[in-house]
Amino acid sequence: MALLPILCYPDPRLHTVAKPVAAVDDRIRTLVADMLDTMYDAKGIGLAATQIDVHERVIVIDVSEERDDPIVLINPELVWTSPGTHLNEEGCLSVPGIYDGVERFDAVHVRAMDLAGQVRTIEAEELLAVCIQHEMDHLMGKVFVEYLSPLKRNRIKTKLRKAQREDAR
Ligand code: K1U
Ligand code: ZN
Repeated sequence: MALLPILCYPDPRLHTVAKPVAAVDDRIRTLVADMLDTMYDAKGIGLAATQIDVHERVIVIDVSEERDDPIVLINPELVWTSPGTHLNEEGCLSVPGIYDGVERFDAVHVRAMDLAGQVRTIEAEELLAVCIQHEMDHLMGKVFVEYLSPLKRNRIKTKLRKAQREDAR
């Protein structure tokens, strides 16, 4: 088991655009296992490789109550989005203690490789659809607070920088 440090907003590395994975090999399988350990340990429902400073298109998700149904998305692509959207209250392991509303598609279809290198299409709604959109934003270098007003975002930056300075003491 390996727990990886999670980058904290406003770390500029969170704005890196991830590159496609070239091959699903042992390096990627180890990365996915470490990401799942890290996500479960942090009590998150998702984690993008960007958040652990690996800039490749890999996402892990588990929205199950029992925390026993991991989903691995390698090189994910949104292939369909619903006409309807809704405002969803979101958090982020890279923005600790901050929760706010983000407008998301009600449902999405995502095509991605699994750990066996098989391409699959997942039809997602509710929390899974929201989580997929949130994690795919991470791969594009976007953090959910960038949907908020500049005033709110600056307050969050100031608060988290202060907390990080105090943690470093
Ligand atoms: O990407 C991340 O930082 C993980 C993030 C995923 C996420 C949560 C909520 C909405 C969209 C995406 C988290 O897991 S935040 C912490 C959390 O466990 C949680 C927060 C709200 C609802 C359910 C879970
Ligand atoms: Zn996040």
